Amino acid sequence: MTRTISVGVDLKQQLKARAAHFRERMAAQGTLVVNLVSSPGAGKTQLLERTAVALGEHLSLAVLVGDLATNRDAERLAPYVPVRQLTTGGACHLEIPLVEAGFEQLENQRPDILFIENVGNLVCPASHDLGEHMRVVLLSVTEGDDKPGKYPKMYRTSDALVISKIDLLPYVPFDVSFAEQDARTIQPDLKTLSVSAVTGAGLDDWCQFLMQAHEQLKHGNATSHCN
Ligand SMILES: Nc1nc2c(ncn2[C@@H]2O[C@H](COP(=O)(O)OP(=O)(O)O)[C@@H](O)[C@H]2O)c(=O)[nH]1
Ligand SMILES: [Mg+2]
Repeated sequence: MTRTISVGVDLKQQLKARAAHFRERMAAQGTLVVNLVSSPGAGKTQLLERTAVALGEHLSLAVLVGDLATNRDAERLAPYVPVRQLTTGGACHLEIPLVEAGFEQLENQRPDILFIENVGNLVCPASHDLGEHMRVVLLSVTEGDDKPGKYPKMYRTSDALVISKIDLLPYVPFDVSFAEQDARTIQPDLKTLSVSAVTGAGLDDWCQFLMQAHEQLKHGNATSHCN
């Protein structure tokens, strides 16, 4: 027998409201919140390591890093940037309560940029607003240039696409312009960048992009989040 119990509360709506409040609070204190999403292993943590070194000279940064289990990514990032690991205990995405709790534990409560490294997954994180100002999806060249069209919600809800591991382009069949076009068919306003966290190629443009987004936030023009 199935029984329906009405709790009289729209939990999804509550989470959305909390995310909106977090976004407003961060904007008011000048913190740009960037949600990094990708499949597992696309290079989110390594890009954050390089970003922390390159951008840390100009802006103060902090990272919340999500995984199903282990503190491994937080341990990798700790030498470069204040970081807290968010462990979901099996859930395939982060949600705003975990982000709020992690943020409270950071030593720097007013960074210029707060990065959230989401759990590696191109499906579930697309549906969860973490209070970010900008969602950035990484696509590594080893994953294939046909992926944007196969994961449309993730691309539709993202503001920028970073094609990662471009040092491997000579070894894999990956057409950068095809991938960019495929992604723009879904999200015409998507900003696209290419990086290698090994050689540092494209890192300057990535850092410029982040600094510009931070400037825009300070002047009240936060990039819209199209979740
Ligand atoms: N060749 C190459 N390997 C990379 C690059 N970025 C990350 N990797 C490697 O890809 C693997 C996954 O990277 P990681 O940062 O852990 O990915 P995440 O799961 O998205 O955080 C690691 O072995 C990295 O060393 C890159 O730009 N070029
Ligand atoms: Mg990682």
